[in-house]
Amino acid sequence: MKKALRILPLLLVFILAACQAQASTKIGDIEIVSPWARAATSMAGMEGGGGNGGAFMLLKNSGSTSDKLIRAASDVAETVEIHQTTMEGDVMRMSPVEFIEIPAGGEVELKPGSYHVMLIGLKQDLKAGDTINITLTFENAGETTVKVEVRTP
Ligand SMILES: [Cu+2]
Repeated sequence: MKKALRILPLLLVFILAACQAQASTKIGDIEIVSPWARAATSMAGMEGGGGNGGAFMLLKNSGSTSDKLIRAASDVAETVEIHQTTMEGDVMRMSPVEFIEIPAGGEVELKPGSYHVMLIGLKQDLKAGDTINITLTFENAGETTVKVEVRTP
């Protein structure tokens, strides 16, 4: 029991350090927190062309006006779109959206099963541990390129 108590503060230090290591990029009032992409294969050489990938992140808006993510771009894919996943009965569908609105003082999470950045026609494999660049354009805050870590969820 005593031993466990001695380990506890150490554990807390590790947990705090891990939290601080989360990648975060700020542009204007918008903060892009912990962007990541799902590991995926490009399926290069296969009929029908490249595979697809998805990227996810938390978008926070500290401003007093809402902003919109209006464009995403990356060198790793032929086409990059902003998508939303919806359920139609038991069927999961995803469709492109014009923008994702980030409310004033609020946040939106891009996550599996919800909003995501869709990487269509991958030009390279996305391997866990890799880092890719994705350029995000916000209506008010402008454009920034973030480093996105590839992970196996
Ligand atoms: Cu999609």
